[in-house]
Amino acid sequence: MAYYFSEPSRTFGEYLLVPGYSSSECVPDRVSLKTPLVKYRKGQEECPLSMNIPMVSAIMQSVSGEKLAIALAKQGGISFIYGSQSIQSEADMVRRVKAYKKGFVTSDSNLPPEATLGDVLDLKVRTGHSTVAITDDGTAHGKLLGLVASRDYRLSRMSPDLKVTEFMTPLEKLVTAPATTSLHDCNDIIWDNKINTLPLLDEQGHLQYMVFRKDYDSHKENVNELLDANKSYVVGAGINTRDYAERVPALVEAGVDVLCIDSSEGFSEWQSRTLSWIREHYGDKVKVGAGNVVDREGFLFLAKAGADFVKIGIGGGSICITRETKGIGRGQATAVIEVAKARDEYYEQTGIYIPICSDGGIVHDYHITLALAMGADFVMLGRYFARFDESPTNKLRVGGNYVKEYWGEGSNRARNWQRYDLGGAQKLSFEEGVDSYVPYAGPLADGVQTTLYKVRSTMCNCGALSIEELQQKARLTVVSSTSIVEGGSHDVILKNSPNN
Ligand code: RVP
Repeated sequence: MAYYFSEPSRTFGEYLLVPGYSSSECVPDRVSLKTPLVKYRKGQEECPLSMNIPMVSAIMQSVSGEKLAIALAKQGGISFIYGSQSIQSEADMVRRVKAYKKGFVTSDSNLPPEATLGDVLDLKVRTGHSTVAITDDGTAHGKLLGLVASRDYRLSRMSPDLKVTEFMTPLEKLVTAPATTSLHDCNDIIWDNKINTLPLLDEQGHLQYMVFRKDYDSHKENVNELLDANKSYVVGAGINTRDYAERVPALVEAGVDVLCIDSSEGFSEWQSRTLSWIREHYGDKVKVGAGNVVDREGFLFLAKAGADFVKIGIGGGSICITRETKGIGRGQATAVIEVAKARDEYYEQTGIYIPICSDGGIVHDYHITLALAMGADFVMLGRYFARFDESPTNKLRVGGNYVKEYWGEGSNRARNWQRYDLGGAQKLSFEEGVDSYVPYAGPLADGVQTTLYKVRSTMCNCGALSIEELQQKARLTVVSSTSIVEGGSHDVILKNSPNN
């Protein structure tokens, strides 16, 4: 006879935290969000890889490219570069994150000399940047011919068909510097010449980087940034259970800090084979997470198979229709609670603490705090990060609002069949994800800082100055559907409602 779980499985929206005593010492600025990423002997050794904030970005084409990886590492978290691309291009992305030099920006707004003012305006909407490099081939590393900034054109007087060469500031009038110039010297040149942008060129005149005046202060602001021993940003990457024998060496060679097997359902022999292969070839040197699972058995299986962290969640992602198409999954809160219990028991028995990650289904910022309180060490987010400037997708105007594109790995657009692979045909036989828009939300740094301020505030309401303390002190209650209604604004006429 089939097994029936005695309790319904629940989502984050069905829980609230009941505040505890908070002393005057417990203020948001004193809260530490440092959290372990990979397994370690807790109490006996330092975790070999931890994060300064409990957030990682989803292993998705529409989320985790190199720009987002750099922006998130600056805030103290980690991106997992998507694996649904060729081994070469994934390794190149990792390599570029590792090679990224603070303050040195690879230009993302570039046009060839044949481009027009109309192209400049289109590009400005797409990238959000007003300085455009004009290079001979229109790429970020072509020969620099000039720069276009907002002050170079007047929309009221100039035709959109005007060629950029007619109004750009040409190379001979620009201040530039050799690519080898230090950031300190670049900033001096910017100040001495009263310019906003300094292009750095190699000996042949190819554009290498831009240094911007506006970034000058931000270098000092990133107090939480996550750096490796060589002062490069920490970055992760997704792998699959098919081509790991080629993909893992390429990513390791590119300098990746941590890997994660990307699968919609991780309680499988395919995952243990992948983990065994990595252990056989790299011992414990290569760190790798596995998942996704939603119960105790799934966790214990991956723990014993050698996972460095375990990811939880099936069917809760905002773009995910796995529950509708296949009828598998579990409410995210219940899954986290059960796996956290299994993790703690495993630690009691073995002395090894395996961090767990709640993946998908974070709708409100407070859901992050709930996931942490329930025992997660960190959360993985897709929709949340897709909204920011730094995600790799297009920013569009739809119905008068700015949006960004966001699509699931199981959608026809991504065709990440390896994520849903159960052996057999090498194709996506049916869709498990949708293609969508999410409201545009500006720069990642602003969004993450606001979110985490809320998390820290809630932790103070629970009297906790660290994630571990939150997990010990948190008191959670299931809420009725009517109290959920009571939690929003109700019985008032909202002033900014479109109906008024
Ligand atoms: P969310 O943050 O709610 O957007 O969820 C992101 C998560 O959804 C990913 O980390 C992944 O586990 C899952 N996902 C990604 N693609 C799909 C799909 O197409 N079904 N699901």
